[in-house]
Amino acid sequence: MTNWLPGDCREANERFVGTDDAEWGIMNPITRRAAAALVTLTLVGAACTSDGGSTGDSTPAGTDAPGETTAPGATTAPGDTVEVVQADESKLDAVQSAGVFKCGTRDALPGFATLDDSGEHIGFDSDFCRVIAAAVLGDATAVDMVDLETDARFTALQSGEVDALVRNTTWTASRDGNEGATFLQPTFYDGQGMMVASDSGFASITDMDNVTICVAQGTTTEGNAAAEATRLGLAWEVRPFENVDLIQEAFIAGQCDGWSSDTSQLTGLRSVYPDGPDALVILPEVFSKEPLAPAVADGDTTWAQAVNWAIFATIQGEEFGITSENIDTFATTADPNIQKFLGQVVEGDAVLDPGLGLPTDFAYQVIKQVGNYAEIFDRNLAPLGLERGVNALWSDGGLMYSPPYR
Ligand SMILES: N[C@@H](CCC(=O)N[C@@H](CS)C(=O)NCC(=O)O)C(=O)O
Repeated sequence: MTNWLPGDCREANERFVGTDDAEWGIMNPITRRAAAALVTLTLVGAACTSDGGSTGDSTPAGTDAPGETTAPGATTAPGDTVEVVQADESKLDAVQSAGVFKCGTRDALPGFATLDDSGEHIGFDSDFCRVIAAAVLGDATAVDMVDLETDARFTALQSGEVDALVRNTTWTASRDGNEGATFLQPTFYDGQGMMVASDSGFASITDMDNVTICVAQGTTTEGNAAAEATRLGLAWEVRPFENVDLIQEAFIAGQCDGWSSDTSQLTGLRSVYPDGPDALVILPEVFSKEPLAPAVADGDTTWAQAVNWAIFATIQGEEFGITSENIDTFATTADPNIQKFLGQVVEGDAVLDPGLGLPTDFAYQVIKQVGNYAEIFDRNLAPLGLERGVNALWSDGGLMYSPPYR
């Protein structure tokens, strides 16, 4: 047995599981049942607003967040406070029983989520869908990629059509509060920018007055553009379109002076522009904060924690220098922190089970099958010319930081 001396800095709730497995000490998933709990939820119009704010639309009957049930006989309207019962089965159990993870994503976001020639989803968001499947199911391919239009994201999450959303979605207070969504560790810290034709003569957004700015509807982009125009005292007509294809069509037809979105999106879209990337230029200003984060439906802490730790595994893996290529060389590591992280036997007879309901080798599966954060970034975003910037590890001066796995 492991002997811990008084004064060891081991958390009191750390739990180790004895195993006979010599090396990786892999344990079966622990099924965790969330206790039935009464939760009070204020329902505000959950429709597709730019920032999750109220549109005056009411939540359709029967569209409570998964795992939540409106008190019998209740009818809800925006602003009503209703009592909901959290179901005793977590989405974690449901996904593990189904053997497949339904990931809300997209097929038209270069760098983040597109289809390759064989119809496979590729991209940064697509890979984070696989990260979650690898952690929860031990199989990165056990994902059902569900393509969602921008303004269908939150309703798909609320209705249970998807188990989680990994779709270049900005975490904001209004979305946290109004959309029945719980946002998790951001995978990419972004900011909104402006793209214009190279021959437009605009060198800064401050040059742009009495112009039309085209944006995707149901995004944070819409509200940010209006706010920026007000802040700068400029007259911008902000024109929303249902999807990027329609924005591009309008831009090519000369109906848009500017095309505004998250800078990463603009970089990806510029790279596949029909007239070539040089026909477009991204102006220097970044005028919002867009932390792009996975989200799950409110009311299921067990599932939220499982998804969050799947994401953290990619960041911690990079910090440890563990890649999909070299991970098996760590089978003989003497570093107890890495042994715990990879679900190995620590000090001869135990593996760490932090009680997250994930297999104890989940981090191993994530990195082996999909890669660490740097590998996922380099595979999908570096080719577009995006640099790590604030998305570097904290130890390199960036914002990517995983809580310790112990
Ligand atoms: N991060 C922003 C914007 C995300 C977003 O959906 N951007 C548009 C801008 S190009 C988009 O992805 N549209 C793609 C589509 O679904 O066609 C948000 O969460 O609202």
